[in-house]
Amino acid sequence: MNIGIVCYPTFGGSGVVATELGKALAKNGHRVHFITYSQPPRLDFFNENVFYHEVFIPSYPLFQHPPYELALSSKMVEVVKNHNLDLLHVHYAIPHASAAYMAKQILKTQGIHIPIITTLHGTDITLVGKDPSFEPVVTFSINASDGVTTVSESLKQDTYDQFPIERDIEVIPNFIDLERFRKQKKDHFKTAIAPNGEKILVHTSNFRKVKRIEDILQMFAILRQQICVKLLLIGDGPERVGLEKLSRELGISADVRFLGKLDAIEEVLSIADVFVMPSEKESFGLAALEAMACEVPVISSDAGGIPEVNIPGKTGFLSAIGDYEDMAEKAAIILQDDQLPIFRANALARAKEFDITIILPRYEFFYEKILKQTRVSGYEVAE
Ligand code: GMT
Repeated sequence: MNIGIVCYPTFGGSGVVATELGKALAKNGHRVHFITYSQPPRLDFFNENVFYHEVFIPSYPLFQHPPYELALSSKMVEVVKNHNLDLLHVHYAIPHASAAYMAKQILKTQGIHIPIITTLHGTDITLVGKDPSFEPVVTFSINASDGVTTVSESLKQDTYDQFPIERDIEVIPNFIDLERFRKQKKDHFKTAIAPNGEKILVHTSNFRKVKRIEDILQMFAILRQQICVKLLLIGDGPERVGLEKLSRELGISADVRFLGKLDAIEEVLSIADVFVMPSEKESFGLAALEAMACEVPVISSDAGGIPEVNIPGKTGFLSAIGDYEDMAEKAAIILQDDQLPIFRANALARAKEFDITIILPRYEFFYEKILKQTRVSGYEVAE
């Protein structure tokens, strides 16, 4: 198949899922065309089946807000036409699903019919999408897509609960490349971070409010009174300055390191003992799955789709959102010497259920199904 993938070129979340999916599809012989405003971080290699098309947004003094969505639709039209795409798969509804709808309508006037598949990832539904500034467009573009997937059962339910959606939604969970995400021997790094054998807690995110990283600091302050621990925070974002301040106020800054954005997350996960994800909303929790693949148990909130990944008492524990005292208590259980190896093994076993080789065929099957349906219906679905 000739597949167009539209996504944000981000270090985590939907951008990573879209990029890894495209790479796996290309490895399986499909020709994959990425359309986005800059090169996705994990697309830094040559593969004869991978193509990258940058969306150029011209500036003009009149534009206080350059119309990215229009430039994106135009680029989709160009790529679909010039590269004979079979379908467009857009990740994150805003503004990708509505931009794809516009491209589809333009192409229709030229006798070209392109099916649109939209994958909803999380905050496009649970946070940003339901804001009245976007809701009508998000609702319309979900209903007008030829196929829609969500990354968890929880996100599917949220979509039905929060939007007037009348169509089927397929759940295809996120996946992991176990060849990349595996525990590596990084003893020198471990010794540098934890010279006295301290246990290491890790968190990665884009440091937005919804991640509730302040709960990690509060939990760490409690845990630190019982166990020798270090905390590594990977990523960057709007909350970072405030969090650095909080760690100084809590008197824990000597044991907390803000590592900034890192590409080789698996190297840090390789020395971790517990991964912490106290999010207020989380449709799936890909970062937790990456940790589990590196044999790191997870202390998390019970938000959204996290319970579909992290199994309490086996791969880690779930706590109520904001209950950092409970998180500290549960982390102490995992960190016991006789418990940690059991949790580690369970985490890896669970991660294997999300192996990309298991999930990729589900996308391929879904693509085939939508292509067949749109052929049969004469493209009436999104008219
Ligand atoms: O919030 C993020 O980390 C980014 C966001 C996105 O859509 O880019 O992530 C969402 O998609 C990920 C990939 O499907 C999921 O693993 C995350 O759980 C989800 N984040 C939220 O729902 C807050």
